[in-house]
Amino acid sequence: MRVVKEQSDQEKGFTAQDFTICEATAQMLKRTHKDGVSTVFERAAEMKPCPIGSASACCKNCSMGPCRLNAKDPYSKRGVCGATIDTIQARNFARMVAGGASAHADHGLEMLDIFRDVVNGKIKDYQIKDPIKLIEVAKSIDIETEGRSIEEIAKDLYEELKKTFTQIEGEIPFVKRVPEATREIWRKLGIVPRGAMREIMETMHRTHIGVDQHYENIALQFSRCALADGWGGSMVATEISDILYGTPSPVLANVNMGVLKEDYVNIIIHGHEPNLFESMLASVNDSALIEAAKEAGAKGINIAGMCCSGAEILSRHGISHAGNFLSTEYVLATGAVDAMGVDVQCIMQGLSTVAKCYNTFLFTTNPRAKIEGAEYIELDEHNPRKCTDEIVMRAIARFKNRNVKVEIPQIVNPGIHGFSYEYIKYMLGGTFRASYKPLNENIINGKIRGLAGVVGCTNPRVKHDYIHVELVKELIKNDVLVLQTGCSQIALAKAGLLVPEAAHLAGDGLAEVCEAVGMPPVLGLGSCVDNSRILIAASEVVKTGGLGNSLADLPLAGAAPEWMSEKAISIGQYFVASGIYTVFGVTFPAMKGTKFYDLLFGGLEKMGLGYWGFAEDPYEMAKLMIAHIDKKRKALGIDKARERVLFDMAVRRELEAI
Ligand code: SF4
Ligand code: MSK
Repeated sequence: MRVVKEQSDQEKGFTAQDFTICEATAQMLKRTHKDGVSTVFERAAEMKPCPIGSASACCKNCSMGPCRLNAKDPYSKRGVCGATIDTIQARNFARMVAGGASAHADHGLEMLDIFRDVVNGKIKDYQIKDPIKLIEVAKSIDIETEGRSIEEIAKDLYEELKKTFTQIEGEIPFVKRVPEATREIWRKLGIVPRGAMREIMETMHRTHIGVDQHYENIALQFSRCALADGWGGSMVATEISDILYGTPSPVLANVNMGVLKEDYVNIIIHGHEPNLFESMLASVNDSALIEAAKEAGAKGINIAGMCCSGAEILSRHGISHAGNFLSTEYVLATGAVDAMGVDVQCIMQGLSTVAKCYNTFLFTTNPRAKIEGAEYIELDEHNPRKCTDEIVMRAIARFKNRNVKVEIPQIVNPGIHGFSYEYIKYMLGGTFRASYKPLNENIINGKIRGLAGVVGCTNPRVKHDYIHVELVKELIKNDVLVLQTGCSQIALAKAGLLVPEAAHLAGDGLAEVCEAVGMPPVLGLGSCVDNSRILIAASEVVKTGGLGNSLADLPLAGAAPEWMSEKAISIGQYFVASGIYTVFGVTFPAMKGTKFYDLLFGGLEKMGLGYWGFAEDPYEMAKLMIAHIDKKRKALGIDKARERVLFDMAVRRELEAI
């Protein structure tokens, strides 16, 4: 059954615009529909989600089940082993956290492996590009840097950061960056992560049948596991990537499918680890390969990113980005993509079918992620060009023999990306006085009402990009400065909000700060692992002073309005465990009216952590986040300044003069 209908045929089904506000994706959805090609929106419309599964009211942890509890009356039934709804939900949630944390930890460890081999000279294609960042990261975890060579510091850094993953007892190294008051809460609760491998292993053990059967105890462990992601695996991935490939600073770049060029060989890189893309950049700039492309009749080679590989390279090098997660199948329908290279995470298996239909090469490159029907060319970081040169040559061959009609949606959205934690410091304080002080001052005086991290995936169960865009517009309208990563950042870039001119959509206070600094009201920080940049920035705000002692004191809220992956749950939980109120949309894997739900949505806050929120509607979501920000402002005693800013222009002018 095909479900997308022509617009004139609305009553019989959905139009492409029902699925997405991304015009390019809608255009390509019409094409795949016409061509009879299966894609994600149509599969989602055909596959209704299981209501018991959505409520997390089923368990398949042993073969006495699977057990399905009653989603309408959750305490009316128990599993065969006697497990209650709270145990089942907590275990399911814990396993989602473990899955997400393992993805980020494995990514971080992979980066660390590469770093080690760069330092010991076994990898020659990558170098330490940012030695200043190396020194800063080393200092932040008490490694001696004075009078020592970069190589000596790097070796110590490797040994120390390895503990993030392998340590059995103690605290992971980046816990040193956590504000003292937050760290003390963690210690009191016994949730300071020891090492990611241990936390993930223990989470899996404790959620096995017949082990941990108290939802509160399980919640403490999955908090510890999630913290091993945010302050562990993800943070190592971000910091090592910056050291090796450069710390991002603002760069103007184009986003959307119009970045493809009909008369060029087009290559897309999609996934998460930046190594493949970094080596692809070397290959596409190789004069011999450019010459080969020209001999094949192309004007040159054009490379673009998608998803988080794309977000990393966009931030570091200003390389164009063709779209977020839900656009990855549709970009192939342009017929203009000569090769797509992928590594790990968020790569839909459906890509291989779509690639075949449009005669595009789809190459998997990582031994951890192969796809039936896709060709595998291994990326060995010790000799990465062997893989990336071959992908380019195969793409050139496909260009020469293109036999598919090319249809590229002519939409391109320029925007500024690459706001690292470090750059925000320089931007606000200037090169010689780099500091978060101006940010804190503007929060205290109320020009900036608060901060929001809006991040995460896109999900075909809701209208693609719509909730991201409407939520962020609503937040900035209310003077909330928005920090973004991942697919959410790309949604807002496509909506044209990552430019300083978008300040006119912001409230008066935020607009004024944006205009003074020349920054957009929405700051793009990079990929999913770069949510760690939000944690570091928030910690710096606490350390700078005037806004409380712990992360939980800050007028700050997080959101993943269109989340879909286990990684998103792990991210959400590490935000919450760090003290940050976090709102998710689409659906939530816990049922209202259960003790476990109450723990997530309130009980954790009473322990000194953050708490979860849920709303499907973007305006409702914004309301929840703003209410939380105002609650924190009140607790800090800075709500009065804000009232004056809002209601008394004369006083506001006075405040500005201070
Ligand atoms: Fe059912 Fe218990 Fe087995 Fe889960 S662990 S499937 S609730 S018997
Ligand atoms: S890619 S985890 S869909 S943000 Fe990082 Fe996007 Fe979510 Fe994947």
